Amino acid sequence: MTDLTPMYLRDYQESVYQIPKVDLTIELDDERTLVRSSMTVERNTNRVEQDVLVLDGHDMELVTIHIDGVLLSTDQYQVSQESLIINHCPGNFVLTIETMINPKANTALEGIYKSGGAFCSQCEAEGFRRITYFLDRPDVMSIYTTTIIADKDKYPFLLSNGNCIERKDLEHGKHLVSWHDPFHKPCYLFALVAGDFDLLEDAFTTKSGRNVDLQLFVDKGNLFKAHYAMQALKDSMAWDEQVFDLEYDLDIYMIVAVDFFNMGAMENKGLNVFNSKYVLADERSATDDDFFNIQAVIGHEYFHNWTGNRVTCRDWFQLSLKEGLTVFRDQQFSADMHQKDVTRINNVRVLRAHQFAEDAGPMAHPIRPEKVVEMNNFYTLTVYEKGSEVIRMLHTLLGETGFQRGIKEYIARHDGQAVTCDDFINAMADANDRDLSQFSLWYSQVGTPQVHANATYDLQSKSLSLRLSQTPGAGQQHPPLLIPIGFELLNPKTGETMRQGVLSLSDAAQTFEFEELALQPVIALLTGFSAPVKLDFPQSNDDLLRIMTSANDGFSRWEASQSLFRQCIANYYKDTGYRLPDSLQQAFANILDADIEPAFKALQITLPGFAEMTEFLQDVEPQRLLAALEQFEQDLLNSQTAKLTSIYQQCTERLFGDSEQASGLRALKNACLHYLAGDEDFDGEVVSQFRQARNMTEQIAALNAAAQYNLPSFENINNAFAEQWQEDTLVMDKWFAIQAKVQDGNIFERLQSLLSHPKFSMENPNRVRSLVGSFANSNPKYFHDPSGKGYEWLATQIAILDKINPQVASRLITGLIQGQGFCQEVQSRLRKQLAGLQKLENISADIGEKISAALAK
Ligand code: B3K
Ligand code: ZN
Repeated sequence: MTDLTPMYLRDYQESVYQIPKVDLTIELDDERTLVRSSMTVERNTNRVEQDVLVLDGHDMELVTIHIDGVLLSTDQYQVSQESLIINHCPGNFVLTIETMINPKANTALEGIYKSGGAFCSQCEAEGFRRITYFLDRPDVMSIYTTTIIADKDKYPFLLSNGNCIERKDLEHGKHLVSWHDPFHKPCYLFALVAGDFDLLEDAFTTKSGRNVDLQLFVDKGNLFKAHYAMQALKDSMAWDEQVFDLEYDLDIYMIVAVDFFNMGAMENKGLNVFNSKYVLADERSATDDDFFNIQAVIGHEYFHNWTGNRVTCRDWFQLSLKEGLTVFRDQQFSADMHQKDVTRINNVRVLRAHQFAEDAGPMAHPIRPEKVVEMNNFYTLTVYEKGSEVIRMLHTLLGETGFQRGIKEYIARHDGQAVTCDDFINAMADANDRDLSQFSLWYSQVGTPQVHANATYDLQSKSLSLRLSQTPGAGQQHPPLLIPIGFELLNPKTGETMRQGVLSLSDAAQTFEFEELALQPVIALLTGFSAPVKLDFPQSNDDLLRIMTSANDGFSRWEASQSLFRQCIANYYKDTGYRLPDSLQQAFANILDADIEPAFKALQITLPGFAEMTEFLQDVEPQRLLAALEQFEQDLLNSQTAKLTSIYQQCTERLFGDSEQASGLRALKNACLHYLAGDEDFDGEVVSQFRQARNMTEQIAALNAAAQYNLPSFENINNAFAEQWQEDTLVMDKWFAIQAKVQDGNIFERLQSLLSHPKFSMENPNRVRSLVGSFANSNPKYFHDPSGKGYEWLATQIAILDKINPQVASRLITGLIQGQGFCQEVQSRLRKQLAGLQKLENISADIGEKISAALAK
């Protein structure tokens, strides 16, 4: 039976032992890598009674243990699956442990493993224990010196954290390189890379005038795709100096791109390891979204150097301390580098479509979880994205200056320490002389709160009274939260802004009065999406139209159009005979005609998707919702074919270069294409867009549209695409993702044959996410096939994958566990698959934890 015993935040205890210094010598070999770790161990002076040292360790062979140079005999320690227990330890000693590991057999991609020909490592959260026995917890911080030995021809580059202090050749064609990291760090930030790469070099001068060497390592032949990432790194460094007054601290910053990686990237001190997807890009092979994401992830990992590395987490329950804050920082960075409104709207779309569902599902947890079975299951949208929203609210409440004052205080107090979310809040509070105790409830509440609003205007007194109330989400109970509610009052006739600001809702219900308003204003509420809540504020179409055209706040303008669409889709859903009302046709036409930024217009005409609508409705019947979405889209197309076509053509004519402007035009063009391809007559245009495309944004959009509507040209251009890009790993990931989305009754045969495609491998997480993930997340029609075949197919793949890479398997299970928005039939079909998985032998704790949570509900 899988051990599903949880750890609780309330049980946290300081470590009895610390390891201030570690010297590692790692002799790399595919199957027999020898790791010698020599640690200075110190017992806490107030814990003299405690002479047993328990080290974490997983999946390795213990060779020898020495204490102060004396070999231990086997009766002096015990080794189990997960630990090494040494009895009768002295207070201070040098502990030397030799272990043997097998990187080649490591398909979980945690610890040291092989990606293609290179060795690389991933230690967060608990991967270091797969390298050597250690106190694998973030509040044990050490100074590392790392010596790597490997074959010189095969592995000319041997990298680790910090500065290089020695290099020399050894006999038998081997060489040795040593690194020393002068900063204390937890072992989760340790990294090692060995391989043969192409290297892009650059430099950055910090504001205090120090030179930092920048090195970007990529697979041979990919150097031409590394320039954008390098620029993004320099932009991140400059931005963090300008906005947060934070400067880089080592003399070298290295990034290595690898193809086998469980997530996006990892902020190891001085040596980031990246999924190649977030490094490599050139215009022909990468989309505008890829470029955006590369810059955001490069920024994110760089920003961790201060928020994560210099100040780190005391324990993993505090993960949002570094992740929520760093996501907020990367979102601000992206907003400054691109269009603010567009960036913000995209943040909100992710949150509402996916985090809200997580917060209502069986694995719902506060941004600071209180109970964890498998830590890797808690790198979630809640910890990251909702965590970032919590930081954003703080930013809203304190203002930019107050927020920066708080950050300065936080870093001054805690540099070099492993701390808690409370430490962060206290620093923010003290620096601003504010009581943030009510605010800090956001760290422990679960579920998406609802805010209800009700406004009455009194003509006599010319006053508006706005009543706001809050209710906890997901059937939870907690005292009222402090919720900042942005607002804008608009003149209904002229659209001018009469008032704007932020209200602090702190009671269960509160009334806010506005005096001296000559007219009854139109109210835009929750401007900028000022809090991660669901707003219940019914507004007339006229009000929404007013907001849509006149609000200062871009989020509100977009949200007004989304509200209109959501309402209309709900009507289609409830009544299959419902048809597009004239008012909506007109609203849609107005958006198309409006003189606004193309990127913004693209967002405004993009309809709420299946996931967003599932959040908005109850007991959803998937096929019925899909039919409603399809019919609505079709009716919009029929009503505005001419306008959509003409915008599509204008965009094409105005498109040139790779500027921000051009990317907006491409977004708009492809948003139009999405509608237009719904008419088979457009097939010819789709083919010409595909053939004439000079960049991936246009090419993939054409292929995607053809797959989406299964157009006559699909098979043809699909094959052409695969042929053109067969040698490009990242583009082939895109191709696999499209195969899983084809709207064709033969999808299951197609999926099955793709599993044995020569380029498919269950061991490569990007490939798996492209095929299996894309089917489960982006092909709702067949995933939710009434036969249950879609669920069964996913469950089958998860069972296979769980044996290879539990972390990736566990990410893919979301579609099976988050059924709460759907009708009973769907839920019981999902449960059937989960029950089947649960019965399998030796499932991982990763999927075990999620399955039992889902079945317990
Ligand atoms: N800190 C890493 C995530 C590690 C995930 C481990 N399962 C990347 C990031 O958030 O920057
Ligand atoms: Zn992060």
